[in-house]
Amino acid sequence: MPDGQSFYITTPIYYVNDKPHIGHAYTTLACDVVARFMRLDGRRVHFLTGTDEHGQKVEKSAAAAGMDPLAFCDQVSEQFRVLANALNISNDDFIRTTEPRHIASCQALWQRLVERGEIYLGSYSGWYSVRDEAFYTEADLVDGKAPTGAPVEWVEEPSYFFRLSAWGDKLLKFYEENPSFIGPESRKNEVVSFVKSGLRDLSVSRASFSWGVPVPNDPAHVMYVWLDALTNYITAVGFPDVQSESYKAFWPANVHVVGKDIVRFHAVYWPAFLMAAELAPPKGVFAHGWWTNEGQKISKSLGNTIDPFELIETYGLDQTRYFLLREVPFGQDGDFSRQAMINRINADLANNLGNLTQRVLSQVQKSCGAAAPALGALTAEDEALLAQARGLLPVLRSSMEKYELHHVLAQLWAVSDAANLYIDQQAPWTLKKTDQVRMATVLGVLVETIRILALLIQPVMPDSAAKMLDLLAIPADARGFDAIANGPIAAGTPLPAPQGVFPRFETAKA
Ligand code: ME8
Repeated sequence: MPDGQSFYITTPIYYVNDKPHIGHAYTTLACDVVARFMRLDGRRVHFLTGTDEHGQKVEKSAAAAGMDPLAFCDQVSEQFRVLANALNISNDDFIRTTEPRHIASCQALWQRLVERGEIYLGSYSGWYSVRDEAFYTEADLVDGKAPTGAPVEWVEEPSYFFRLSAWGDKLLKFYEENPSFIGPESRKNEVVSFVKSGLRDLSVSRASFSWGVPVPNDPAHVMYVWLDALTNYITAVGFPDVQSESYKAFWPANVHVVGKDIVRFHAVYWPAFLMAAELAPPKGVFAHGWWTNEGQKISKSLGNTIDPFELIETYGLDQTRYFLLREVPFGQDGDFSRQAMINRINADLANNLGNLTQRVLSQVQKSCGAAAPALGALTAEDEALLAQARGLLPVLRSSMEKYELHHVLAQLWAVSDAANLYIDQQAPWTLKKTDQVRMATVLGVLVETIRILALLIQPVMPDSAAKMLDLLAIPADARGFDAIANGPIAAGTPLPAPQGVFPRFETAKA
C-alpha cells in the first residue's frame, strides 16, 4: 500500500438522548479495527467519532430530565467518550455538534447552498417522527406510524427546502460511476430504487423549536438536525476552510460506516447536499446490520439493551472486540448470545490461538534456552506454513477494502488452525529426544507464524497482540505491517517466560 496515503473513516455521530449501548459500541469498534489496520499498513489515518446533540429528540430528552439542553448534552456526550476509552478506540477526534467550529461549518454550508439557489423558503405540512428525526408522507405511513414503527406527529410550519428533486438523475449517475460507493451490494439496490422512485424537495429547517443551529439571516429557523449532523464529517477536517491542509488531505472521506437504519441519509441526502454545494461527495458509505439480543429486537421498552461496559467487565475487552466482529459477517444482521460469546472465547481464543502460543513458547523456554530458535533446512511442510502466514497481508488487505471484517478474522484463524495441525504433525516434543536441530526448526517456523499472526491481530485485539509481541521480544518500532517481511526473529534473541494471553472463560463466572 502506498506509504502515507491518507484514509478518513467516520462513525455516525450518536444522539445524546440516551446512554450508549452495544449497537453504538459495534459501529465504533468496527471503524477502530479498520483505522488501526490502515495505520499499521502505513496509511495516514483520520478517524472520527462524536455526538449528535441538536434537534427535537434531544431537546425533549433534556426537558424530561429537567435539564438545560447543553448541560444534558455535556453529560451524555461524556458517556460516549468514556465508552470509546473503555473500548480502546483509537479515534483522532471526537466531535460534538454543539461546538462553535461545527456551528460555523453548518452555516457556511448553508450559505453555499443559498448562493447556488439550492434552498428556498416555503412551508411544510406533513408527518414528522421525532424518534427518527425524519419527515414522512401519508403514503409512507404503516398503520398510522412511520415505516420504522416510530410514532409520527402532524407538522405545519414555515420551512426552508433543499431542491432534492433536482438531484435524482445526478445521484443515479454518481452511483453508476462509483460502483463501490454503497456497500454492501444489497443496500445499494435499496438506495437506487428509492432514488428511482422520485425524490421530493426536502425540508431543511424547523421553526417550532429552537434547539439547533440558527439559519443564517433568519433566526426564527434552526437547521434540520440531519443537515446539521451530516455536516460534522466536513467540519472535523477543517470546513469551511477548504484550503486547509486537513481538508485537502482527508476530504472526501474514504468511508462513512453506518448502521442500515441511516443509509438513506448518508447515501442520498448527504451526497446531494455536497454536490449542490460544489463539494466532493464521500468515496463510500458502508452499512452494517442490526444486532438482536438472544433473538429479540433490542429496545429500551423491552428492557433488553446490552450494556457494553458490562460485556467488557464480564468477558474482557479484547474478547468482546473479537466476538462482536467475528460472530456476524459485517453487513449482515446478527444475534447476540452469551453462550455464543463464551464458545468463541474458549474455542477460538483460549483453545486455538492461545494454546498454540502457550505450547510453542513454553517449549522454546524449556528446550531452546529461552531464546528464539535457529531455523535449519526447511521441509515442504515448513515452507507451506510460512508461505501461508507470509501471504496473509495481501489477502487481508483485499478483505479490508470490502470491509469484510469477519473474513479478515477467518483468514487469520485459518493460519492458526494450520499451525495447530502442523505442531501436532511435527511433534516437536518428540523431536526433542530424537533430533534437536529439527526441533528448533519446527519451533522456529511456529514462532515466526505466531509473530505474523500477532502483528496482524493488532487491529482487532490491540492489548492481547501487544502481550504476544512482548513475549516474542519484538521492539515497539517493529510492530507495523512492514515488519512482516523482516522475520524471522534473530536466533538467540532472549525471550521472556511465557504467560497465558487468552484465558478460558469458566462458565461459573457467567
Ligand atoms: O442515527 N445494531 O444516531 P443514533 C447495530 N445521530 N447497530 C446499532 C444498533 C443495533 N441494534 N442500534 C444502534 C443517529 N446502532 C444519528 C446519526 S450521523 C451524521 C447521525 C448504531 O444514536 C448504528 O450505527 O440513533 C446506527 O446507525 C447508529 O447506532 C444510530 O445511532
